[in-house]
Amino acid sequence: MNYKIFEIILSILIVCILAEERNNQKALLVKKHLKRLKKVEGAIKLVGGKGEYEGNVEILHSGRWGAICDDEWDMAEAKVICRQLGYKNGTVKYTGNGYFGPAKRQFWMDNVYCEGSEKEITSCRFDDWGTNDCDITEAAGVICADPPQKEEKKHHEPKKKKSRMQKLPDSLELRILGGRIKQEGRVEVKTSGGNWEPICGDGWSILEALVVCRSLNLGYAGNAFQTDYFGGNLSNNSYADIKCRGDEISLKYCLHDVNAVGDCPGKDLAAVSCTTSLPDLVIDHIDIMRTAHLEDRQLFFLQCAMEENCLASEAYRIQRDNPSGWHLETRRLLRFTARIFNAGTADFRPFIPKHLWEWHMCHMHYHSMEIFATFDIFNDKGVRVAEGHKASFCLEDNQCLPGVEPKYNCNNFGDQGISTNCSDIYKYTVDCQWIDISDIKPGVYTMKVVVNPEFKVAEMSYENNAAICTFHYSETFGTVTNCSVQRP
Ligand SMILES: *[C@@H]1O[C@H](CO)[C@@H](O)[C@H](O)[C@H]1NC(C)=O
Ligand SMILES: *[C@@H]1O[C@H](CO)[C@@H](O)[C@H](O)[C@H]1NC(C)=O
Ligand SMILES: *[C@@H]1O[C@H](CO)[C@@H](O)[C@H](O)[C@H]1NC(C)=O
Ligand SMILES: *[C@@H]1O[C@H](CO)[C@@H](O)[C@H](O)[C@H]1NC(C)=O
Ligand SMILES: *[C@@H]1O[C@H](CO)[C@@H](O)[C@H](O)[C@H]1NC(C)=O
Ligand SMILES: [Ca+2]
Repeated sequence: MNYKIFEIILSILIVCILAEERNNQKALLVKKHLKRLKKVEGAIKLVGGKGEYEGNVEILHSGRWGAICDDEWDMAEAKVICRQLGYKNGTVKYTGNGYFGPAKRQFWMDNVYCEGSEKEITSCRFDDWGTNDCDITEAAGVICADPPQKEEKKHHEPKKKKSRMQKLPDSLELRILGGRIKQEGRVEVKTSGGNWEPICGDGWSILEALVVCRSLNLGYAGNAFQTDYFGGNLSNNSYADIKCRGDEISLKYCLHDVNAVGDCPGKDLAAVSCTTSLPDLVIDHIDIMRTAHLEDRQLFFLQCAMEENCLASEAYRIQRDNPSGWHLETRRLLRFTARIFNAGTADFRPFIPKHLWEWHMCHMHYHSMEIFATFDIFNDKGVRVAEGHKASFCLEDNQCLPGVEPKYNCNNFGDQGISTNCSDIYKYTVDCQWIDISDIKPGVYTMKVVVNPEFKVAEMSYENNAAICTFHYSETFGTVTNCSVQRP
């Protein structure tokens, strides 16, 4: 045998072995990292009950335990909690109003809303970590199993009254007052008794504030507050839990909870500040259709994406169950470009202040919004089948209309945002710019892409924040058609 050839083969072998060793090490690191995250972030426990099967729910975030508030807490959330704790089936009850005692810790979660099929409570929709309007009597809890036989059963149903939504009266009159300028203040309505009454702050959001500002001809809602800063005294006639879509021309087209009238546990009042200039993000649905395509990719090349939770949970199961060969398995990705244009009159700025931005090692940039966009696939029954991907990005001006100077740039801890008349573009080539559809069968689905999904940043309109499309998926081919721009 030619000695030269032997030498070449040997050196290739050595390079391969070294590469494999590095990969194994990298894989091990990723695995350790994920395991640590799993054990810490998002862990839950029940406290204050008679046994470990019941109690107020506490959740671990950023290394600290916190309580969950009972606003919008019901059976769906309780089921998710019990499932997460490993209770297969049996009794599940939800409790509110600090049934197992007042909250002992700060509230980490409020307005939690689950579909019921989520594997973890953190997969449900909730206000940002720590954002809440709750007092310590509002601790949410669950009962995940019947108490052991010997114990006497004396659990009551949750005390909180069931909500009953009803339209507000047609004759409703509206004013804002108590502010420093006429564009801000607490919101008051004239009740049937002829008195002006403030509104309870519980459940008050930017959507309701939008309607208030619009109907008073004060433009758009720059902020929705739950506060006593603007004075006013709640009474037992005060409306609570008002719910608007955001595009109503008057508050009288909104709903309110009849059973919550006069019941304001938060003690804060609904207030607004109105403004005439706001951003308005618009999702480019044409670009989604034009660029959507399938790609099969080995997990080996998706390790950064895995660290940023950009794959379905099945990918993590594969990694866990097949430590030696997981990186050779492939995932099928539906990739597409998301182009987001600011058609408003003010810059779109991140919700989280700069010093709290999170550095993302893998992608080497800061994320300034916890959830800036969501990508989902639903089946014909409206059930989400491809795990909702929650994307957080750096926000910047990638492309502007002629005559507009780009201002925001993610590099070097630069200011983030999207200027008026500029677009932030996440090309389909960007890591994580996809939906992991490996676990769905060929068929016809609905694809939904939403920006600013939680209405965390005020916009002129939310009617253009979602692209809703048809996704045709065959064994080997995927097309996205029929996209329309809608409200999320
Ligand atoms: C729990 O689930 C198992 C299997 O799904 C079923 O056989 C059993 O009847 C269930 N038990 C209760 C109490 O629902
Ligand atoms: C609220 O109640 C306090 C104390 O009773 C009173 O001084 C104040 O004037 C009231 N404010 C309004 C706006 O009614
Ligand atoms: C409303 O509150 C007043 C005093 O705060 C009380 O006298 C009255 O009975 C209450 N009305 C109802 C219907 O609870
Ligand atoms: C944005 O573009 C629109 C339409 O081209 C134009 O009317 C408006 O003045 C522009 N605004 C800014 C701030 O450039
Ligand atoms: C197109 O989308 C609309 C709603 O956005 C839907 O009702 C309709 O069925 C879709 N058409 C096709 C051919 O998928
Ligand atoms: Ca918008």
